[in-house]
Amino acid sequence: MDEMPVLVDKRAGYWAVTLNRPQRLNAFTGAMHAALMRVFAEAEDSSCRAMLLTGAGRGFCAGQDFSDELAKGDIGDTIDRYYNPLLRKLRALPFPTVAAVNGVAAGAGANLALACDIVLAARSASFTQAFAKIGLVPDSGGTWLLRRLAGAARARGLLLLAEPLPAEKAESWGLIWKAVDDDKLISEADKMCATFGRGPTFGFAQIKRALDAAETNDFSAQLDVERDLQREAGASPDYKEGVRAFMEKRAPVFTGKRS
Ligand code: T3D
Repeated sequence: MDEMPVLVDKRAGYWAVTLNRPQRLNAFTGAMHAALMRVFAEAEDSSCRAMLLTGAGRGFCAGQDFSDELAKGDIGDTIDRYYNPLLRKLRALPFPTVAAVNGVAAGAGANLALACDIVLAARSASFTQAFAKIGLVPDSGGTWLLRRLAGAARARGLLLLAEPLPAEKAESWGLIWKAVDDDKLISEADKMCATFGRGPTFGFAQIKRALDAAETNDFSAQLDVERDLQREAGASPDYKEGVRAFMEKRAPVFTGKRS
């Protein structure tokens, strides 16, 4: 039995969240789903201003654990009750999320990583849309994410062939932000999250909302979305502080708050 399928370290400005079933490459069980969902919900309602998501041991996440009860029932029901709410919650978090992909990310594990705002991956890590190998359809946003991140030809290849995509190729194809040396992964992710944790959090959330809206808007409609979000960002104390700090030639001190 997993005592702590997810570990949370609440640091200054950001939370470091570790999937913690290393003996199964951090594959998803019902307990891990529940724990991760609790962490996301708690972070959303707290002063958390960025989140680092990584895996314990040599893997990031191997998708659904085939030996868990969740894999034995109606898969549509499992997706409805566990995967979809989790992915929706992750995408809607009002602060930057950074995946530090420390090893293999397969199936829903790959898409969990790719759904984060920034993906850093160890050079030895890989991303596998494993679903087609076992007769399944990519879930957890895989068809949506890959089509947009990789383009039509590469999405089809990745999803139908289900071959591992090494981190450096994932970077050169634009699926992830950066492949980094294995021994630098966590320090680089920590540094990025610490910077985000001192940043204008409300402004970051508005940028995320703008990009989400851009997925379906035409150019003209998106201009209006930008105006509305900008109006709110422009009324925030962080905007005032950003300008004041610029004029005074000093580093800004952001609160992250909306008002
Ligand atoms: O309910 C539903 O099913 C719906 C949801 C679906 C979402 C999905 O994610 S479907 C896709 C599920 N995931 C996969 O198909 C990936 C399965 N795993 C693998 O193909 C390989 O393990 C990897 C390519 C990820 C890594 O290979 P390798 O050689 O580095 O490691 P390994 O030896 O295969 O795995 C290490 C251990 O983890 C091993 O256990 P053992 O033999 O040491 O006792 C292996 O069985 C276990 N493990 C890895 N993945 C899973 C798993 N155990 C259960 N479920 C897994 N998904």
